[in-house]
Amino acid sequence: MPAEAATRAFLGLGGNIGDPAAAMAAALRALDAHDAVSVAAVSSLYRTPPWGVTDQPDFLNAVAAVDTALTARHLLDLCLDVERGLKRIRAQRWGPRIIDIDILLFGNERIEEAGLQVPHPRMGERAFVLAPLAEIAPEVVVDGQTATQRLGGLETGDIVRLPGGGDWWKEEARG
Ligand code: A4P
Ligand code: MG
Repeated sequence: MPAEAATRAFLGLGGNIGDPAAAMAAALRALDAHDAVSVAAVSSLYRTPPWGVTDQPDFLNAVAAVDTALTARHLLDLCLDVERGLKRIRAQRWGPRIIDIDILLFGNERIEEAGLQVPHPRMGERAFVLAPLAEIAPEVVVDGQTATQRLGGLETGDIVRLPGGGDWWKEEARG
């Protein structure tokens, strides 16, 4: 993929049922396998308390930087396809697995369409997004502040960065 045709996008990944790390790893490998998408950086995995509906298991969350020649809409469609594929396969074989992939940022684009809002609404208030984002892109701007600055204003005491770094999604790292 020619670099000049690519847009740097940030994806938020999360799950809290089944084996979310395996589902997120499979999702990232599927995205990276696409001709027009290249995974450039992946954060560590973070164990995070549930936000919103709190009566549910802890989540695993991560953020990935991808370079893509796709439009934001096509990247979203691809992410939704990947989600559906993982859910369908896992529902048949191993029981329910849940994964969510959100487009957090897509270059500097601001998009307000039916079914696609970028930057992702509420990402600036969510430590489970900002902690992994700040790890791989501390200077990226979210609502007028860097990810690091935004994260500094939030309660992060319950968020645990898991050891092992950013290679957890690669086949060889999982044995
Ligand atoms: N959509 C619009 N904009 C976007 C975008 N930028 N990226 C639409 C992705 N999708 C976007 O539905 C997602 C729909 O939103 C898509 O069909 C797309 O057209 P969904 O993922 O089924 O909805 P959801 O995820 O249940 O709702 P929502 O409001 O997106 O929830 P969030 O914000 O994803 O929150 N706590 C922790 N600790 N960690 C988590 O990851 N996640 C959630 C879900 C709640 N609490 C959490 C976590
Ligand atoms: Mg979502």
